[in-house]
Amino acid sequence: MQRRTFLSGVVPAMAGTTLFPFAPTPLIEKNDAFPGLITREKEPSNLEFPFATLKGRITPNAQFFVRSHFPFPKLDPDVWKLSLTGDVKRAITISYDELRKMPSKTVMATLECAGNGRAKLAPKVKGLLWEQGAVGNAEWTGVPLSALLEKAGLNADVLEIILEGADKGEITEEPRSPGEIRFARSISLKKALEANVLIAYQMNGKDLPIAHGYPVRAIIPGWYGMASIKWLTNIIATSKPFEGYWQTIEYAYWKRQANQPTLTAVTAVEAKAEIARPMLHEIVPAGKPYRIHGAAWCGEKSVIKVEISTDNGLSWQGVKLLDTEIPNVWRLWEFNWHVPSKPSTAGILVRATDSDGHVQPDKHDPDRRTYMVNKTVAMEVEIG
Ligand SMILES: Nc1nc2c(c(=O)[nH]1)N[C@H]1C(S)=C(S)[C@@H](COP(=O)(O)O)O[C@H]1N2
Ligand SMILES: [Mo]
Repeated sequence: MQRRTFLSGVVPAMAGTTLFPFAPTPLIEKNDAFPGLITREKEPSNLEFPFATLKGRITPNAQFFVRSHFPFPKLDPDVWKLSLTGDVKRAITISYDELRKMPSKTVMATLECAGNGRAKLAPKVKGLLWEQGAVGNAEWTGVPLSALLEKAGLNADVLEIILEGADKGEITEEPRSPGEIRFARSISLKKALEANVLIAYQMNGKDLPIAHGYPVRAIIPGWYGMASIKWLTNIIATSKPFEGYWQTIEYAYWKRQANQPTLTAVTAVEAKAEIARPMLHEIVPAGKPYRIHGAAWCGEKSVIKVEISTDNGLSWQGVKLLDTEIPNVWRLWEFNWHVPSKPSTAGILVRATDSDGHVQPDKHDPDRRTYMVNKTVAMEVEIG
């Protein structure tokens, strides 16, 4: 009993002495605490960022979502080599040390998996059911791909650059792979020559974590994540369109040309705004102000505006875009909601508009299959 009284606050104060010899640990606000990544698949490792915990513009490395199709390859930077071959004047090989000695650049870029939001499709579809957190934003440091292409010298007929990772395996479920394959994608030559396309070795100022491609990965800002090849080992210049597994069977959609649906590789990110808080069925206090916040991104385009509806899509108004504009980077946004005083439920929606005037749709286009999911989704909350 004696002890309990002491702990509940009766601390003997002594004149002239400091009560605590060390600084008390700052309290972590419960709402801002990061509870860890969400497992979408154990092996290969697929982990989602709990989007409700979105705090700053930069996603810390340990909180960044992980998307992998095969087990992580363990690569030793002393042995690792990057080869650049194909339709080039001189094939080259670069060691990790050589790459790190080349002039480098740091680029901020938002990465979103093309399957982000898939859990919100009904009826339920195949594939990993990502909710809102297969997206993150980081600063990447590395060598512009264009500098390496210049070293090798491209032939005049080069159309695409294939990027290949060291991870490999066999897809044994339909649609099966032709035996063991690597993870590889191509980017157009035009994209490859963009100044911000990097062969990166650092993420937020630290060497890449294994999960994010150690020792070296590609960063293709403005395109869905599948193009940013991790554990990169081969760069191949080609004069023909690449039609590998990961851009025909997977990560491809039906694009209509002259009314003919043509299977086309997924590339640039579509406009999207997401709500971090409130969460689904969160209880928001009636009659009080509530700060609704989240992030918005539009791939290669700028975020022109983000609108919000707190009445299930009946009326819309603009939110406040925070931060400055950086190409291919999300912007955080906020909206001070005057919560109605009557207890009820509310459906909150947000929609982004890009600099080409594209607004997020309210339905998912089936031609997109299970990729590029950017339809608006109501976040239902309880006013209580
Ligand atoms: N080698 C390799 N690169 C890869 C993948 C992969 O499985 N293997 N997954 C891609 C996909 S689909 C996405 S969304 C991003 C995810 O990057 P992150 O795991 O660093 O978030 O990596 C891409 N690069
Ligand atoms: Mo992805």
